[in-house]
Amino acid sequence: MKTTTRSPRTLPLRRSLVSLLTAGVLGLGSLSAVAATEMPPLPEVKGDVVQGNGKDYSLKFNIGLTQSSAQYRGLEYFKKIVEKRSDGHIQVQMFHSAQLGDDLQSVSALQAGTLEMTSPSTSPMVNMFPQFAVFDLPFLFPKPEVADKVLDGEIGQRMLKEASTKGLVAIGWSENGYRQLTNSKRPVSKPADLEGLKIRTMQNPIHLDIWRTLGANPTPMSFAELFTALEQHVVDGQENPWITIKSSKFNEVQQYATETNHVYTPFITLVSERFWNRLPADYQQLLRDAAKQMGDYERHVSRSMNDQIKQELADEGMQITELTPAQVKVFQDKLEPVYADWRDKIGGDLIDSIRQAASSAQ
Ligand code: KDG
Repeated sequence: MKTTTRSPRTLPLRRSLVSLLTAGVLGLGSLSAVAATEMPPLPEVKGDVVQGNGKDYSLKFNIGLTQSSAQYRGLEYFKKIVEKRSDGHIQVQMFHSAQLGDDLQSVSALQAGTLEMTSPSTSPMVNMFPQFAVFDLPFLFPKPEVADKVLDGEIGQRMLKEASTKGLVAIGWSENGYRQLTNSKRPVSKPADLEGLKIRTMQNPIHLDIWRTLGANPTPMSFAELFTALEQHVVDGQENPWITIKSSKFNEVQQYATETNHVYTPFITLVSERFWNRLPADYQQLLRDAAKQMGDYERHVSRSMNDQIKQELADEGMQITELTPAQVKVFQDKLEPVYADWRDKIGGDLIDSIRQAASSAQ
């Protein structure tokens, strides 16, 4: 086990004072921008202008993560592609930090036709689409390329078709990423260290099973409520990718982190069916193309920044525990029963086909 850290606790305070001073100059809106890490530049728009039917369309796209997230960066590229290739006939309004609602509220708004697009995690949606639960199985994807192979392959494309129902049209995948545990109590390097820790999870039965099986005390909660719950010690810990821990400033209320990589979470790109049916076919194809390019670029942003962000969190005082392969195996073995519990509900064939994809990609 290796621990990465630097003198704790003063840094976040001094940094936020500097940010506040700077924000005074730049204006409140750019507060998160001051702290943001250099994002890869937005790629050029590929593809010709699409004819359309001469009508104008306004598209509101709401996400749950902040302006400093890879998800928002992906959305900026989506806007650039759609507005350029529709010659301005489709205008994209971007909303972040659950401004128009959290994942489940956004999905309901799509079904009601009051919102046009969103990209929730698949985890909170397993009640609506049980097949998504396969993505919540621990240590399913040994590396991101395996996730790409599955999501961009037959399984992922079939799931998009299956999820194009109930007032929704599913048009693409992007990356939330590999999840890491953080907490405010103590370093964690083995399941026994989790005893008595209240861990917030997404609203998802497998994630509850995972942390219960490891010996923690899990509680489901919307992402929109998480920072306050950590700050007020309603919960002791949570788990999210490094880039989300940084962009949502969890490191300001969490001292300890463990690099568990215990689950890979995808985002699914959804359109309101009511809005979709109003679009001419070539604009529908434009949204599909843009969603694919957004997903590929967002994966690149998320992966190219992962290690850099982890290092910045350590530099800013977070005590990060990196597990040895033997220590990871202890967590994996302890979680094998979760596979047994969920095999029939999710479907053994789906799990086996993904595990095959994983082993053939080794
Ligand atoms: O809108 C943000 C969500 O997609 C959220 O699910 C992110 O990983 C997440 C979490 O922990 O809730």
